[in-house]
Amino acid sequence: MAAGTVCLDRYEASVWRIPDPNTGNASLVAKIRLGLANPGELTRGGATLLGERADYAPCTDDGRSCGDLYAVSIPSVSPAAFATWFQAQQACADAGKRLPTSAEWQVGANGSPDPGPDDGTLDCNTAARGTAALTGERSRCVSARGAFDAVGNLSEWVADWAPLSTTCTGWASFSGDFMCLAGANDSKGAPGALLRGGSFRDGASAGPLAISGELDPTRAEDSVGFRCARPLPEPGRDALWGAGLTALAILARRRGSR
Ligand SMILES: [Ca+2]
Ligand SMILES: [Ca+2]
Repeated sequence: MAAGTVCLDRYEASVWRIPDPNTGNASLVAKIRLGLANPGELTRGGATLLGERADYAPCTDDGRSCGDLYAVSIPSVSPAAFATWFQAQQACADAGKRLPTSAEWQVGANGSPDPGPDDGTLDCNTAARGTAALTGERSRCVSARGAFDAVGNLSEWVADWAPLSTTCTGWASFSGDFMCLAGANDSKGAPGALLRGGSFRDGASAGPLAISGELDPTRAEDSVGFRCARPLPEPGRDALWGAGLTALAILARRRGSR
């Protein structure tokens, strides 16, 4: 979905391991990069859904050997948890995308319920269930621009780093969302990678303003995921996307004629 100058993923990322991404599944990877792959095609390509546990190896915590991992934005699948910031960055990059900046994430999340009650089925997943819901399952948890689960479900890595934080001062009277960017820890030898939105554990302190620098980018947590973004084509650049679709059709035809 469009959010200013970027296209922000509508759903929290699911991460798929794609066998033979440069050969037999090259056309599937091309579809992923165009945002057109669906679950049936992923399954037919032999893709495996990851991220319900820390199962990204051989992709390392610092993001090496991750070439077969692809972040995909689709509804009704398990969003990828347990990814370090580096693994999340690689899964976005392999899909032709990147992590959004905190400011880009903010534009996409704006207008989401904050968080309101959690009825366990339709509202933002912030308290009632205690585990991640499927992507987009909480149908009321949608932002003004159409992003699902920005508030709650999995807390989301964004691109920015800050000094590793230790203290949550909050937003005072401006918002009840958490704001944990104080008390820099300079003894740990790591920065803090920013998290946005809060998770299924955060109750009322989840929300579109929730922000934390308490986790270093090497951490893998059950309540932390991400979504990806890519630049929108500049005005008049639609022709490039047309060329991409044409290339995809040629690839598919070639594959079919083998
Ligand atoms: Ca989320
Ligand atoms: Ca809140």
